[in-house]
Amino acid sequence: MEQRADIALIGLAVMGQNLILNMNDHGYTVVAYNRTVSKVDDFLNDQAKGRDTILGAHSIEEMMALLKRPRKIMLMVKAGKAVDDFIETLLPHLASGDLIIDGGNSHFPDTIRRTKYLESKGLLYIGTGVSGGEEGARFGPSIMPGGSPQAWPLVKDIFQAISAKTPAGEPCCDWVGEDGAGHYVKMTHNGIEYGDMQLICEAYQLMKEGLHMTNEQMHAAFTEWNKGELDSYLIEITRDILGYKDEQGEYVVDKILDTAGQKGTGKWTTVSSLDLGMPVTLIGEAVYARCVSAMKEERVTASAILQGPKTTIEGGREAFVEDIRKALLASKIVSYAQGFMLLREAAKEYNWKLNYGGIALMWRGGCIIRSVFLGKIKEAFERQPDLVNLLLDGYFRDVLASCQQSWRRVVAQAAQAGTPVPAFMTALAFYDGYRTARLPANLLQAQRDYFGAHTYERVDRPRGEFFHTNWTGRGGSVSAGVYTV
Ligand code: 2AM
Repeated sequence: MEQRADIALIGLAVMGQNLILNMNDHGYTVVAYNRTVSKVDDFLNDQAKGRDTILGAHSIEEMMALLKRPRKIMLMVKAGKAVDDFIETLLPHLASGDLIIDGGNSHFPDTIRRTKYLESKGLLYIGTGVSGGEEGARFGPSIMPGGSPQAWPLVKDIFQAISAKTPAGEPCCDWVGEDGAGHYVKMTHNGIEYGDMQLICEAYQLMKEGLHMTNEQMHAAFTEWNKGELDSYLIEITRDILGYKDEQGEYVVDKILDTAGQKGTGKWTTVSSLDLGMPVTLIGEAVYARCVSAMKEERVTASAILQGPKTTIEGGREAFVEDIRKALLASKIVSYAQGFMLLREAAKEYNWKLNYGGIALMWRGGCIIRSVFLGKIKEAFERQPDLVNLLLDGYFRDVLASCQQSWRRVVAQAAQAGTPVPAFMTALAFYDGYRTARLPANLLQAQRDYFGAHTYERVDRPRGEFFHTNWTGRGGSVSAGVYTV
């Protein structure tokens, strides 16, 4: 059999099929394979019909025989055991320098482990984020590859050809970093996506419940928002959702039960932020907000028992909608700043050299969080590659300053009216915490020292010197460094 395929793709669910078609559109010969082999012929006879450079394999042996060397095999299978199973199945057939790529939503520690495992066998591994859903996979996803650095030149052309492009024509795909870096960045992308969605939902709640706006009016507001700084895929689809009616001429959004689902990437981001000690509070609130929404029955019960205020939102509708827009923009800046703080800490922990401007560029197109805003983040990191925090960039600092009165009004009015806006609130609390030179942690340290002799550092002494006070006169002057109470 002739070795003529550029790449193999295993896993013919819709993402896999669409990636194959996308690669084929860009001139690559692809061999398709699937655990349930009948799906290979289904695909060849249906979506891939008439394309003689999409080949089908009915066994691993047949797939291998069709591949050019070094062989590149991409897995688009369910995250978890399916990936490990396929790796084991492929191993006996692979030769030194061959490459396995996992394009699923794998958890980054798995990708770290798998990269080490395959490299120990003289093979190459890539774990890559692919974002943009079915449409993205077909016509241009954001692709975030990490793994064995030697593998990047083998797939760079294919990946950059099939990826989304920015308005300036740059590919939304570049090398992210070693082992699990690609999947980590994809995970963070998904966390930020949770945050963006929650912020939009809070804006919707304020418009709907606070300002009593109709779907039509909200549709119009989102249409306007999408023309400015908030221009993004999520604002755009929200606009369309708010205007969408069913066959009965009724709004579909009003018929949808208010309980959110989740697949876990937001949770992973939050767990990782806790592991790394990074205050990624907005994504955390977004995850918890979904959990609160899922407690539907309890909420219905509680709504008849727990009292709220009688106040409603004050001020003119038009002015308050503009306040909400600014609150959303400011909160979004905080959320992305927190996301990049997390990436920076993860890079330290896992020894990745991340290019933050490059990551913003990868998210600029193709993926769910794509937006004009990400172009501004890329510019900030271009101006200052070692920027400590996005909030400190001149552009974002000024936007925050110009939004903050509106932001504070929205949070204050929401609190007065009893409308839950946890993401707006946590963003503002973080902003105020981050810009406060002296926080009350002096008292906290005193408390810890009081009950646990945990010691403290002093404002009038160099960092790294620890002191203990015998607060009660009973505990002695021995600190917890010596014994634990
Ligand atoms: P299937 O068609 O044989 O079910 C998305 O579910 C893709 O992952 C499908 O191609 C599916 O193959 C594959 N998949 C799911 N679980 C799998 C497993 N345990 N082993 C191999 N492939 C699996």
